[in-house]
Amino acid sequence: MTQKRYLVPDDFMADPSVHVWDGKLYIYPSHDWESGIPENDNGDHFNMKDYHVFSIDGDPMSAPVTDHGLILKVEDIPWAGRQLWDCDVARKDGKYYLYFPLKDQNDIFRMGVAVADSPTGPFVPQPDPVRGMYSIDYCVFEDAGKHYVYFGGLWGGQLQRYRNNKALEAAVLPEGDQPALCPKVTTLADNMLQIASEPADLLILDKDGNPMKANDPHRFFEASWMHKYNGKYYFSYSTGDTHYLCYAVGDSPTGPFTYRGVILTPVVGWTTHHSIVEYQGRWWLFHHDSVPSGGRTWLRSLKVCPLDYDEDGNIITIEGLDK
Ligand code: FUB
Repeated sequence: MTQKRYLVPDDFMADPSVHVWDGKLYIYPSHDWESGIPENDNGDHFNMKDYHVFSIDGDPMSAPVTDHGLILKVEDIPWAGRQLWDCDVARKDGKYYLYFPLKDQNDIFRMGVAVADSPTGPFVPQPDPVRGMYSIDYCVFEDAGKHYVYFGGLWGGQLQRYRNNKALEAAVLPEGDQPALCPKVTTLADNMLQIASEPADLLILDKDGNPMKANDPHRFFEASWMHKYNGKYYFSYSTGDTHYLCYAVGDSPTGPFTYRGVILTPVVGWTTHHSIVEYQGRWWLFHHDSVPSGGRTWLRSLKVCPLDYDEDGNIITIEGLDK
């Protein structure tokens, strides 16, 4: 059984993006709250309006968690409509760049960027969304001096409304044994404020070497994360309506990736979302569940637990229902 710890017991936080900077862990979560919007498949009940940042200096299972307060809110973003979903932060040349999905005034998810001089903000949003970006759950990963952005989410995340980076007249979600929709990958420009390349499909192959099918319970849904372990690239993600956190392994940050297994079995709640980081000589899984809110899917709580690999580099599956 894997021991876990709730990190912010007096508030609802989800979708943790975690980075180690200058010897500390920085956690950038979504900030859930009770807005009274009924639950639906479009995710309207995830009606978040701001972000906080937290840090931990020491053992993630026991060290104090510092809340550095509000770092960005919807009212400060000139093009805002609604719903600040899962964000991520990157550092370059002493500046910090927060990438966030937010619906514009036409209810279309766009990627915004806000910039700060410190990992704890305050973050100042750019006046316009990033050109050529869409959908949700941006994960920024630095490798050999390049910053890659992984993204995409089905259903309320709107990925099914696009093909080849163009908006469709009507959404099309593959079904049955058609190939599943792929997550997308692109790179950031030197100034970190625009993308440098057209988003491309991040191919995930099943164990037989075929592109994952839409009816595979382990197909990509949302919540991209990337980490590197023993020279290999580990792309991890949520399977959404089948409620797993899964991973696929590749030899390059742009793939192709081959499906390897389940990281976390379903938790209490509908969504599952995470990040994986190495800190103080151990690997850690940060994620969320809805146990403290009594299963209310839109009120989620942050958790951490150790993550282990076997001698072949496979991640040892963690039970989502373990306390
Ligand atoms: O928190 C809102 C959305 O729920 C996230 O963007 C998804 O990954 C899911 O966790």
